[in-house]
Amino acid sequence: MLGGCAERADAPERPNVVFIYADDLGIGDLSCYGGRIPTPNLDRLAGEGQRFTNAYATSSTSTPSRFGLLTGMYPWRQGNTGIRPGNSELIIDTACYTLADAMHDAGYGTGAVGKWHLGLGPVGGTDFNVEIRPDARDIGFDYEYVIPATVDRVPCVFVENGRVVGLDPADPITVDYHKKVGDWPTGRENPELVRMHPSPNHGHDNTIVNGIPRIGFMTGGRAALWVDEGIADTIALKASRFIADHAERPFFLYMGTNDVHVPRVAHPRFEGKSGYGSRGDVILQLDWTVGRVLHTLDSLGIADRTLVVFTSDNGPVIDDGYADGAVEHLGDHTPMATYRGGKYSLFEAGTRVPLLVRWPARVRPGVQPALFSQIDIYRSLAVLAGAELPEGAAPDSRDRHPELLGERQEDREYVIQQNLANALSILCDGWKYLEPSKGPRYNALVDIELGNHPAPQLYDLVDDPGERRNLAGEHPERVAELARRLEAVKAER
Ligand code: NG6
Ligand code: CA
Repeated sequence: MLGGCAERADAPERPNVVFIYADDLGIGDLSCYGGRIPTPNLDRLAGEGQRFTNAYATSSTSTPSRFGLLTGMYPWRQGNTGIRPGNSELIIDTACYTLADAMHDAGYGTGAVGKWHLGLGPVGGTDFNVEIRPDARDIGFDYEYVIPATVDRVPCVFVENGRVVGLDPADPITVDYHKKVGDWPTGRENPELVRMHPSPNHGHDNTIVNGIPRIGFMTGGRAALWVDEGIADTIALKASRFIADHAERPFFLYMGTNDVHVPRVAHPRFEGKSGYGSRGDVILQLDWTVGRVLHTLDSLGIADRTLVVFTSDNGPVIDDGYADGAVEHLGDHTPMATYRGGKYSLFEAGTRVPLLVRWPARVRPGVQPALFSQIDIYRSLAVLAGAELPEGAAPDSRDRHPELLGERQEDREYVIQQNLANALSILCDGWKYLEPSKGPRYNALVDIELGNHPAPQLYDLVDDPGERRNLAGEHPERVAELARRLEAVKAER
């Protein structure tokens, strides 16, 4: 019989990798992080692996965090990496050697399933009626089944290997983000046709699809439109199929959930089940999705040799533009935990996210307190996959696989965060410096402090993790030193 050590010695050196990116999930949203809504599958993942308490997304919105993750380059080094519309061009240069390229060239089968939000097609606007190129397949993925942008943005269709799924060529899709196209009703003109209303003054009042007004205008593609209640099922199914199809060889699955982004429309199985309104219901749905993936790995007998990484693209927001009852039903649930800000913010709740890592053959269960940034996932996974990177690849990423696997607990030298206004902060030795920013201090629509301030800010995160006392005036030398370090990183390329 094999004992624990023998099992470890036999462990495959190169794991399969399932990377799961949740959307807008907060550090306080999972029950294993103190959340009130039960998340048994994610708690299982945490209990069988490493649960990080000081892990950061690069940015407090989706597109830049995803860009940083797949390129290993800070998104603020490139111009078009802010929140993208649904007809955006692919913003990752096909010449860039991405994480998917690295895994592919190391012999992994590579797939992207679910939320994409990095654009598809050429500059000038995606044509959804032809084979869309360049797409995920041009930056290292063998397979793609994606939501082009977000579920609150048109077009409301899935794209599989460059083709809109279920498109009837006789009913072509037109998309425009500036002016109305076709004659489909919009939230602005036909509010009586809407089943989920936008929050006052928020937008989300363009073309109505499935009773939900979206951002952007579309017409056509009726047969291809997704059903909002079924999106989580589709993502779980496509992810599981990809895993099953690749069970015999190493694979890398990059999986983006729509949950818990708006519009929060849970399948009837979850609707009303959390007791915390629509946002709570889609947390249940997210947990179920992860449960399906874990079940697939178990049933194929490959859980032991599969590294599962679960994290979020940015922090939480309660009212993100639909009157969906999330604020009213929040109750005692605290998505931001004790941290200041939220999605869009330079304060901690904007980028400090849950991170869970499980690999039964190698990772021992535990809590990982090391300071960790998602920018390092690229090189850490590349090392574990035995990938050799060309000169210039992943310029900002560092190999931190010992931290990722919980084998070492060293802090990263520094972590840089970015907010919606492209202001940056640097966190180092427990001190956090926020560079001056002319952006708005507060977004009343989403009720979040954005961290922008015309003067420098300095917080002692050890004593004051809630960033309440700006100590910049008391420690000018520390402000100068951190500002200098931040400028040095900016100047690196
Ligand atoms: C904002 C949207 C918000 C969400 C966000 C992107 C409005 C008023 N707000 O502009 O609802 O879609 O963009 O979120 O339209 S992210 O997580 O994909 O970055
Ligand atoms: Ca997001």
